[in-house]
Amino acid sequence: MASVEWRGIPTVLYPQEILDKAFGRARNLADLVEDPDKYHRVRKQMNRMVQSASDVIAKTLTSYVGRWPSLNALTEFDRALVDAAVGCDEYRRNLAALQWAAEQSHRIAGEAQRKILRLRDIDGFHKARRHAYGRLSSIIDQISPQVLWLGEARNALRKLPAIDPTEPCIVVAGSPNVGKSALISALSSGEPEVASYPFTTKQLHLGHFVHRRRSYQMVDTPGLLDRPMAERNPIEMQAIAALEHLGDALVFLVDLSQSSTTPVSEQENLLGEVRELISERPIIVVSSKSDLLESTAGSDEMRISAETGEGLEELRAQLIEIIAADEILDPLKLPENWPRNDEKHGRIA
Ligand SMILES: Nc1nc2c(ncn2[C@@H]2O[C@H](COP(=O)(O)OP(=O)(O)OP(=O)(O)O)[C@@H](O)[C@H]2O)c(=O)[nH]1
Ligand SMILES: [Mg+2]
Repeated sequence: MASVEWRGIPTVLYPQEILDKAFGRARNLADLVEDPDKYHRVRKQMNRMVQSASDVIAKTLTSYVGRWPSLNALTEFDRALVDAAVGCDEYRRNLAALQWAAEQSHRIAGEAQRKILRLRDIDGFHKARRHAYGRLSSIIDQISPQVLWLGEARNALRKLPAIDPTEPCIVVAGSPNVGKSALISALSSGEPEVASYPFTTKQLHLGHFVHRRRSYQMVDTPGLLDRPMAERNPIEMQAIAALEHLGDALVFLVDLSQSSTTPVSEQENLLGEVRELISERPIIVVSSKSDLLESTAGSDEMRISAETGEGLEELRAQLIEIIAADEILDPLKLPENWPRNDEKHGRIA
């Protein structure tokens, strides 16, 4: 599973644009038909118009269905994001409606062509073509709300963070204003990307650094893991639960400096809650803004400063060590207690 390229989701045309594209292309193709005999020419033209209009409609619609990520293939975290951003049920339902319309469009073309085959007059050919166009238009009309929904959903989905589940990921949590985003910027090679969580107006930062060819992703959690869980709605809890599966490690920042906007006791309560929620992953508690701290404050924890760079390389090294993504397993080493052939023969391995 590679990361979902939310930004790659194609533009969705307006319903009228889909029809204009289909009928425009059909007209151009009809103009190319050459036959000196008017009867045969018109018959071929009408056939071709119906066929290509229906093809363009069906192809346009199925290309949307095909290029939108399949929910079943998404990670739990990505699915939680989609659910919060636009709703998974609606997402499925609306894409299914497009699939249905594409099939209807093929059916309409088939029926019209069979009719044209039976007809024997030029006027009838024209009528059959007009009738088919009317039916195609009405199919597009019928799915117009779904098409418009997808156009808007695309705009919401494009802003979601794209996290690659095959690479390590570090989640950075802590109360508001403790320096989460600053830490990600300081550890990142290059500028962090800015994306959004659908539950908050705050922008999250997505940075990465490379170590032994692995890309370590870092994502912060503004609006997610920064206030008491009792204040959460179910959809936020779903995203928080999904964080458990996303992160290989969690860095919890506490701000013990004067510039802190959340009392230390509240930050500690939050840490307790996060520990309960993220029980399966290692949590590193780090004291931030060390440049603003008295020398003794926060001496229990690792201290870092995004400002001066103090402690950053130590933190990076610790993250790499606990994630152990680059641990090379000896492919020739057998698991313990593995029955070995040569033991059967009483030889010492
Ligand atoms: N002196 C000093 N200031 C820092 C440090 N890290 C962050 N700050 C400042 O603290 C403030 C908050 O930093 P952010 O990185 O935005 O904090 P955050 O946790 O991402 O905040 P939210 O996203 O609002 O929850 C900013 O004004 C930073 O400049 C640091 O190491 N030293
Ligand atoms: Mg931030």
